[in-house]
Amino acid sequence: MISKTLAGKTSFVGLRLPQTFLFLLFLGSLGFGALFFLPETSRLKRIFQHNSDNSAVITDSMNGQSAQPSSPIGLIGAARFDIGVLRIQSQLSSSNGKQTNNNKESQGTISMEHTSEGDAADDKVHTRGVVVSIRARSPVRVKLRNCMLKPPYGANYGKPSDPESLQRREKVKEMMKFAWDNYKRYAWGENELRPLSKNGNDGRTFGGLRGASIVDSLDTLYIMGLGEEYQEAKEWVENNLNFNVGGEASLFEVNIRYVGGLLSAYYLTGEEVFKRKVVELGKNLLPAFNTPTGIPHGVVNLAGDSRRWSGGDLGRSSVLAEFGTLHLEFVHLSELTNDPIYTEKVMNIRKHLNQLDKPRGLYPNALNPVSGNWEQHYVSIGALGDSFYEYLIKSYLMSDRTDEVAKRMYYAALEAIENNLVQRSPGGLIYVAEWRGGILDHRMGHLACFSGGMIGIGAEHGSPETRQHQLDLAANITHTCHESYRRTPTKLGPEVFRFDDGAEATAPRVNERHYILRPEVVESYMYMWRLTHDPKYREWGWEALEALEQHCRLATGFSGIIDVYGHIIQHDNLQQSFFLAETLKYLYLLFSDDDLLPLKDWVFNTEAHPLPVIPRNCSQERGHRPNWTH
Ligand code: DMJ
Repeated sequence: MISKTLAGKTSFVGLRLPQTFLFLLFLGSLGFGALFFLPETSRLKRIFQHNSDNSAVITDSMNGQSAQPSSPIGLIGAARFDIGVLRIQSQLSSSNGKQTNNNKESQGTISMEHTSEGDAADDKVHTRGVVVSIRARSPVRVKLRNCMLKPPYGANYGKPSDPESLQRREKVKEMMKFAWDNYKRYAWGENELRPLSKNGNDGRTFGGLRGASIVDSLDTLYIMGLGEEYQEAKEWVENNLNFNVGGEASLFEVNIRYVGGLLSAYYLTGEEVFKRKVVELGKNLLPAFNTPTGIPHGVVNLAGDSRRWSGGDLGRSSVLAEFGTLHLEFVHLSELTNDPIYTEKVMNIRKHLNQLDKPRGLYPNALNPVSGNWEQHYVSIGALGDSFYEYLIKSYLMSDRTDEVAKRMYYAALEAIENNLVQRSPGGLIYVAEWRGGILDHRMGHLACFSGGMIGIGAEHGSPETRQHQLDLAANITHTCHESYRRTPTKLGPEVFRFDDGAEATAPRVNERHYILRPEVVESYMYMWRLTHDPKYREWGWEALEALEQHCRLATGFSGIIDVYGHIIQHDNLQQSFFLAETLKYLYLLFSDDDLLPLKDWVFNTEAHPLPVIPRNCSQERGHRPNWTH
């Protein structure tokens, strides 16, 4: 049974910004299908045609052509999708094929199937697992030669070579299907599944938007090869996702889950419906920026109005982790629309923060969007601060390492964090404390555990002298977060763990002992695995998975639990959408080979939605690469 208190608490803490949002939670899932392709925009194509294996495509397409870009190709035929083998065939035709040399009216069939076998037929090209057969040449490929990314799947969908990892990965996939099936059965179209009451929640965070779990799950279903489920999800988006809702939504939550989820789905699949939807949604978010400083309000009315968030103890403030977690998605909105307005909005935030005085170099969590000044001096790398730091380093990486301002801000912020917040416990555990106007609070939230992965991915891009030190720091924080799990009887970690009054990575306070299916700890395991290949990270991930199965799996879906130290398990009745978007995706990637969504080509937004790195040549070619300096 879930108590009222618990239900209330769960809603309240379901996010990294607990005081700010009383809403939350959705869940979802979607089924998968396959893909692609040949969208009319160039963005997509570069994702599938990139690496050196692919050069045959480029050469082939160049032969006999004048390299004049043609008009966009439109998808006019049907896409066929076989689940299991992931096969797609799309009938394509040029909507306006210009003739150059021996170019014919561009028309033909492109078929792609996942395979690891070679085939040297003239009209086929193998791109590390994807066979592209081209019956008629498409001039678009020429246009895209400098705008290519590696395909997301690598050689074989990231299939691990060792049988144990493969088996574990299959288990994660089974969990995803189970979570999805139950969402579908009891809460279809709602934001999240409530597995005990067998219904859905309304997700007030989203201002009336529905289907949060569906949008959040699209890419997870897709990369796992759950084709039928992906198709269901896509159809729901196509027919039911409606932005004309008029309620008050969290700009942050809508951005990371809906904008991020739709962008990823588009970049992975090439389905135009996702682009259409995300562009429509992006426009609806712009009124939030109508403030004297351009620092957005936390809440936006999707029907066109915005106002300051007036609830909670932050009063009129805008929250660092909210307005600082827009950059990746908004830059991609500009990429997709060719409209610089989205990039301008987030660059303005960046500029404002860069020029503000910062206490000891730290970024406080709350800012007044009217005066543009800090409202208090609380600093946290967990709740209310977290993903701001994450988006600095990821902005740099997503810009193909050209966004030097983001890079400088990230490393300066990390230095301030190290100098002021990073601590060693009496028992030798490294943790990141919180800071309240100069006084340390020796606590670390589960949310802050993402920082192991973040510091890890940043390590190799800093100065060579700090590289090993930062990698060690990342490993130490990840170790501490693992300890917060290991020291509980359930082997799941609490919402907050402390290092005071004799506590060492434990949660003495009853109201801090819940676990709501959060991803941050397994997220850091995944990054640290990719960076070090130390097998302990896979073992730790497996421990977490077994604990999830044992304590959070019900007959009707997954649920968070109220007390990770309890011997009798009580459930919170919520399958959070981020469980499908993040927790299960990171576990799946942990047991996959590294070439499934390789980190040099893809950057995960804070809700684990992969966004492609924007190659520097690509944007220059299009003439509107953002100017990162200011
Ligand atoms: C997710 O929505 C995102 O990871 C966000 O950045 C923080 N909160 C949840 C997961 O805990």
